[in-house]
Amino acid sequence: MRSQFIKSKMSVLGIAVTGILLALAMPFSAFAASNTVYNAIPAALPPNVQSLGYEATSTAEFGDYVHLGGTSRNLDTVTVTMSNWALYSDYVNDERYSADSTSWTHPITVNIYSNHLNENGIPDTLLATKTQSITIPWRPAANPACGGTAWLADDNNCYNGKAFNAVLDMSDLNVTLPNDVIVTVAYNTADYGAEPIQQAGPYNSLNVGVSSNQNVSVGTDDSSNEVFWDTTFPGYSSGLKLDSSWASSGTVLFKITASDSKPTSKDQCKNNGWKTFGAFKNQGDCVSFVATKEQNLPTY
Ligand SMILES: [Ca+2]
Repeated sequence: MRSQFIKSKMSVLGIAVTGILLALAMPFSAFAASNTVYNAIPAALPPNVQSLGYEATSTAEFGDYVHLGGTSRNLDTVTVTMSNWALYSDYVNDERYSADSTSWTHPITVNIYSNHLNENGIPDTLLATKTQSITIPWRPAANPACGGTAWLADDNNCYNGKAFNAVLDMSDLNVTLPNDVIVTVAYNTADYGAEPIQQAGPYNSLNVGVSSNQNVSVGTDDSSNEVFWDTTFPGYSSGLKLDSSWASSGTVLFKITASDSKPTSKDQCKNNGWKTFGAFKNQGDCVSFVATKEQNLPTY
């Protein structure tokens, strides 16, 4: 039953996307650069993605348990591919949104937990959290060619939602990630979330993308059949818990970037310490980086 509910809900809310993503070659781990350590988002943003609507599915929080790739672990950004179904024409008389016919904004929260679960199966170690105001493009108006409420995209297909990437800068948190993390997305809708808004709005038409073809180009999804979900939909009880039977939709579309750790003192370069940073060709290279306050970058 649960599985059927999800599948029917997904088919109602989502538009399947097709296409094969090519595995991206990891860039060389240049010391000062941010590296992708997990990537389940489409390489090129499609017109829309299959998605889960928070208001429609009584959702407060939704995410995935994943294993990071590469070796960089200083958290920089989390990008979430989302789908917006809200039209500007429906909010042209709403003073909160009427001033901008291009986009609207909403606070989106990304949480990163360790993989430790309490006795109720709920992640209990929050490693990083960030709430950021995200700019969300309005969904284009319906096109008569689509014969209903959908818009017509450049690929000549009709979609009810529009995909966009929400990028959260989490670098200021100075968090070092473990290899295994549970990453979730949370936001308020009229009736759900940490603080329900108790008023209709475009956030009721805002969804988080899920895969329809399981392409994770960096790192791995622990299970393409499982997600972590806090929903009070009939049959569920609140709390962020493992949920199964998601089959091909059980990979949440997010990407994580991280940097290598940096030496902060010359002593950290000595006794072969320079080798642990993975970016220097020798001890002098490392010492120079510290002595110049990160102006002399690694030379290879
Ligand atoms: Ca999964």
